[in-house]
Amino acid sequence: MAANGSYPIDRIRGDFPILSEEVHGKPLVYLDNGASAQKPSAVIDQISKTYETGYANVHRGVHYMSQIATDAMEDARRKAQMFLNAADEKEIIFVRGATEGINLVASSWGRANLQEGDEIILSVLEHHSNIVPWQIVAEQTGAVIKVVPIDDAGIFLMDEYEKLLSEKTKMVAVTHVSNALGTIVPVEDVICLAREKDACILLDGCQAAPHLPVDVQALDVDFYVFSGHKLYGPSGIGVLYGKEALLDAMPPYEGGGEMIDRVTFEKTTYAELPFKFEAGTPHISGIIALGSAIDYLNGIGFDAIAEHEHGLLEYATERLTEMNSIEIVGTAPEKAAILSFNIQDVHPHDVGTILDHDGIAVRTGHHCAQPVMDRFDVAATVRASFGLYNTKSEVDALVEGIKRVQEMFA
Ligand code: 7TS
Repeated sequence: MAANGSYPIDRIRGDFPILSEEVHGKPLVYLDNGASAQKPSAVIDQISKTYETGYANVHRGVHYMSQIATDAMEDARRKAQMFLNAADEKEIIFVRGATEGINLVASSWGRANLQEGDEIILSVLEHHSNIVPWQIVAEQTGAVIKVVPIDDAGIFLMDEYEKLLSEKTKMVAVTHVSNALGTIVPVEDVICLAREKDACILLDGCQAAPHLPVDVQALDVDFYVFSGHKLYGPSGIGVLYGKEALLDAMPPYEGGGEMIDRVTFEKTTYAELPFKFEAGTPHISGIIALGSAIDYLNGIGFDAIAEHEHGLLEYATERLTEMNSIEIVGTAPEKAAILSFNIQDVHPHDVGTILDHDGIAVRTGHHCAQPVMDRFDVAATVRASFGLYNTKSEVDALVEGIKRVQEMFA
């Protein structure tokens, strides 16, 4: 149980059917939420309900079913708008996930705004999804990438960031929370300093949106992305938030149906926001069910979720710190829901395989954050990542599993 005794953990666990599954004859202990979270019945049922009672293609038909599906999709857009506290629903672009959101900005904003010698600032903490799209656009435009280092605890070095900022900085694209270490980046300060140089700011909110309240207006951030599947929603759907004026000025990312105003072979004009960036038939059922995931999170409340997960992270950190021969990778004081570690002389993949035999799902590898691994001079880590349904007894199961690994390799 959480430190917060009133947290309705039993009811919450009951909302997730998969949590009563067994793996290798043991109860599933799902600690891979950073990769993808499990889905509550509210989300699963909404997917069936859409196909059973309210499905057709959207924004095209005058017929009843098309209207129902379109209304449900646009309702989900308003939910996403409220979730991020965006000023207008036009600023919510549905994308396949954070990866597509970042590629959209790098490609569309980047090609329109970057020139030779312009600088893009990233940090060592970035997931590959927030590195490679910028490398591609840097190659196309002649822009240069600068990287903010981290210290031995995994803390984003604000002083070094300040030194990198200059009149040449056109984009600062950093993660809100590190997927490999859990470090929460002080994004308010990052944004404040970038503003002084008139640089644009993109935050990768993949690992933040499921754990912390996000307010894009209070942050005054230009672009914010997250993936639905890490937010207890479906895979294949995510959100790109962008300030209206910026999105308006950006050229389309993909061309096709839905995103046009009028097409002739001589000239095509584009649809208004948000449709300009939503070419083709969208992931209709996924968008609607993402709305249900947002409702579900709001029903529990971020204060309660954050307190519960913080309690788990503290407890797990304490328990692993007490153990012999465990190195925790990433010890920043401000962390969210992620505990990366290594067991001395045991390969992380062996740890993951043995834990799996106990029904414990953790991630092992470089977590698509190889620069972080390089910084700590490790090839990989074991990563336990917590969600709103995890419990202290699951942390205990992890600790017992680690002890078994140590016994086997002793
Ligand atoms: N950014 C961050 C910070 C992430 O953690 C991830 C996925 C992505 C971007 C890409 O998200 P996608 O939904 O578009 O794939 N992170 C992980 C992870 O940590 N383990 O598996 C996927």
